[in-house]
Amino acid sequence: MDYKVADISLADFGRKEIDIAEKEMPGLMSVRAKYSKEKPLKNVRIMGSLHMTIQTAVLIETLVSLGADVRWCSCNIFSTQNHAAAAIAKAGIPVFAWKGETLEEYWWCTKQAITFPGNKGPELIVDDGGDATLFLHKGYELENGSNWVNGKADSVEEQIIKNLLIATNKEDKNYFHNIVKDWKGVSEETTTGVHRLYKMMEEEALLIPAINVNDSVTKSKFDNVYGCRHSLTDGVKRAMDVLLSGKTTMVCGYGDVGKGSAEALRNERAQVMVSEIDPICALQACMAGFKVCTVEDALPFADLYVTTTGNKDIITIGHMAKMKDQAIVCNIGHFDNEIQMAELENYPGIIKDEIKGNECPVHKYTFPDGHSIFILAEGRLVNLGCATGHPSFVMSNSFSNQTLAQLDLWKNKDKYEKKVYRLSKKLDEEVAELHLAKLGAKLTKLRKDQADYIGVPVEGPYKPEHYRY
Ligand code: NAD
Ligand code: ARJ
Repeated sequence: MDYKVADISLADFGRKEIDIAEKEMPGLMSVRAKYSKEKPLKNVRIMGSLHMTIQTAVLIETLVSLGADVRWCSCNIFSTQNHAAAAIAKAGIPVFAWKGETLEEYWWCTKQAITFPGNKGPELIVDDGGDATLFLHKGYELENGSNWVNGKADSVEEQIIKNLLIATNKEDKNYFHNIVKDWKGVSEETTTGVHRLYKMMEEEALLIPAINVNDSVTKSKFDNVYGCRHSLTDGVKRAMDVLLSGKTTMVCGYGDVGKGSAEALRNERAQVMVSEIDPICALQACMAGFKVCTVEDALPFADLYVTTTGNKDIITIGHMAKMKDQAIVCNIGHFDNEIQMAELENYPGIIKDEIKGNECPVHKYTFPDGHSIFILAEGRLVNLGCATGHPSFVMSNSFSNQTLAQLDLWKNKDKYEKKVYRLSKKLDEEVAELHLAKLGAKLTKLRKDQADYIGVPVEGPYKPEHYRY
């Protein structure tokens, strides 16, 4: 029994939803069809740390049908759909994930997914947010004499990682060197994970080549925008069942996720305010008709706050102490540190009340002055903690890119340096094309004289100065 899931009897339900999802994921299924005869990933050990949802199940089975030997865990304690995990386990694919893991369980699951039979490590990793990549690097550095594990942890979670590294090192001084021996690359799903990778590259700390999947246009300009436009309000409604129409809302950050989130709220006929640090994004928000102001400005008015920055300490304890009674606070960025959750938990005299548990976490915090606020998904990404994340069609774009990135890493394993790469513009266009037919769209063919007139090649790929996204 090489798996751990909440309830294996949910497998049939999971399979039914996987079957539906496959029809909504034309790009991913055609990548599957294209390569499944040839099996270019035959026997390649792939570990994934990415939300264990129905859409991810279709990605996992695509990698398996390309020949890979896959192990999986989620990249968030609340994002697993138990029926999806059960279906994957029942299909004989080792998976370690359930909805509502403790942080200790989460890191245990990560270690189980990393460790292949015979104490072998992965040859490729699909990462989302960079936790698997971080774990392997920190473990490797520890065995090389790094003292990081003994330093003061910045958070409860960091201490849990440190404890697991120390315990692993006690058991086996060579565990991580052994595990990374055959590691050839990682493809990273999200903005926050990509930031971590570039930082490691600059510090010359990367052990392997990496592909930045997020910045394929068919990922960040679709998943991050249109995915959140669907799943943000899905999460808020499942959590609070509140009418958004007419409410005053604040979206912190107007990047890709912020743009989708602000539009989702506007589509509900809410009033939307936006906070930004970047003058161009701020001006974009103004032109889209949103009021740009600071969180402080919004405090007397806002009924709902959504953080989308990938940055830390966006909603501070000082803000929460001054919010309106019954204000709702949530985050759709990758990590929970956008909201000062630890400071909220430890606020003198605060009373915490659980409204709904792990299935759709909602907590009410009452301050000593009598006003209460609601926190959704304990400050973790609300669309996956309180709903089911983005729908299949948009994830088909992201996961087509993921699969192409895995193929590219494997093909170039002897060529790539320890750097962060991106997939080609041509592959990006191919991913888009794979999704057009399903929507009944028909492309206009560029004529040679027209191409000459605007100075681009007929067949592309265009040069970066001709990109228009
Ligand atoms: P992005 O870089 O496009 O946007 C972030 C924006 O936040 C930028 O415009 C930046 O200027 C702004 N910002 C930074 N600090 C700020 C501050 N202190 N106050 C106000 N604004 C600030 O990134 P993105 O692609 O939109 O991703 C944002 C986060 O969402 C990341 O953590 C990413 O990993 C995550 N993400 C989540 C999902 C999901 O399904 N929940 C999907 C995609 C991405
Ligand atoms: C799996 C999902 C889903 C979903 O691609 C999105 C992103 O960048 C991640 C940030 O952690 C979340 C991821 N995402 C959104 N919806 N992954 N299944 N249904």
